[in-house]
Amino acid sequence: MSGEDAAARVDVRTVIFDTPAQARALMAAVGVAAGGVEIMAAKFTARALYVKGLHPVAANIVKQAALSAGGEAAVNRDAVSCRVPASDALLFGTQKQLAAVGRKLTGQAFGLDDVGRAITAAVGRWGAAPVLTLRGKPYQLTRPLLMGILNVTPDSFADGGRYVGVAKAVRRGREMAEQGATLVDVGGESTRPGAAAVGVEDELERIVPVVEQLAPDVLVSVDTRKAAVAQAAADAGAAMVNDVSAGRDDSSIARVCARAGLPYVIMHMQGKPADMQDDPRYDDVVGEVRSFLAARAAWAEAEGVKQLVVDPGIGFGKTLEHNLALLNGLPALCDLGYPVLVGHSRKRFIGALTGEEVEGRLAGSLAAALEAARRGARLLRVHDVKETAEALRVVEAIRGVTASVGEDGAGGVSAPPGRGAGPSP
Ligand code: HH2
Repeated sequence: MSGEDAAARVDVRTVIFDTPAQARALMAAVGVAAGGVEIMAAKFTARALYVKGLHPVAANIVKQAALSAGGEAAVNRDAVSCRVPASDALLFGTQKQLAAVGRKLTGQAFGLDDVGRAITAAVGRWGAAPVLTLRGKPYQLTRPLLMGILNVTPDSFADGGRYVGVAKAVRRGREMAEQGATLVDVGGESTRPGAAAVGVEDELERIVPVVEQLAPDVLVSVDTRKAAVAQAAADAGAAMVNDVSAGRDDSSIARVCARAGLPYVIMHMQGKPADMQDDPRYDDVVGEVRSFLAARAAWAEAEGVKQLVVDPGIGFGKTLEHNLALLNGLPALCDLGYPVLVGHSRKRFIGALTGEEVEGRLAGSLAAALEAARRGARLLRVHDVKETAEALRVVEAIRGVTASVGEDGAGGVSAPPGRGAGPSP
């Protein structure tokens, strides 16, 4: 069985934290005794693995394996005496130490074989940059690509009605590409809460002329739930298909992507746009979204899709708390092994935190973009391309990131020549 299969059966999640306080909070969730929390907080590393629901004997074996590899495993205080039916475990250690833990556990009983494989798969991906091939060109995603939003709709929540008319839309698409968008995401149907459905003919009429005109010089992604629209966009030169229904509205869309050799974005949504914000509920939003994406990815691959991108669907059947948990939990979605796309831009959760209406959500959107990028997002779907590119450029300069996006360096966010270097403080 592959690491991916094992990851689907057991629950091993990468977590990232900034401070020992966050490590302490996770150890409290595991049920570690207070004294143990203090001892183990000293072994804090920025990235760890959270393993859910181990048999207590397995938890004790995990603890031994971690300690013998030079790492640590925080387990429930009653795991040692087997007085709890199950214990979670928080594994600390370097990548090398945790890889050794994965190897030690593989082949062992009490469900540990699957856990060992899942640990090996997750740790093996830490620091790895997935590759996305767009129109034959591979993009090593060492930093996030920007996907500029171009809604050719009358009713989208942020830009509805602004780019109706082919010439206007094409001008805006080219502008976003110049500003640093590697892809321009053209959408002909709003999926905001309560939006009206759009028929195939209307959607084709809105999208196809724009894709045709942009595609010769800009990489275009098409935001649609319909196979016929995806097919027409592919014929018009689109480089990627972005489907917020993940193939549940029109399952033949995956075969369109497979035949055209296009990457396929699958997004999580609870409910339908008409009712998705009525009363969204989850027991474990990160776990449920991850399981959904794993299942839809397996389906799409069985349909012949060669490249997938996964997306937690910020704002699609989620409360503020769900959106924040998903953004915080992006490392666990990255464990799936596909590039992760985040579409946070100007959405309602930002308004809920800042009190701003749609037009005033730039600062909040930039903060979300930077944090999503830090937590592993590799495509950012944004309205404000110029500003997001500039914010990323500053963060990357501080961190000393010099790697380019495309193999030839194209499509990145390197400094624009001859601007911004004046004598300001
Ligand atoms: N969000 C929207 C539309 N498409 N696609 C992906 N993959 N991820 C998203 O989060 C996402 C998406 C909604 O935003 P927008 O296009 O700006 O508005 P509207 O749906 O009103 O057109």
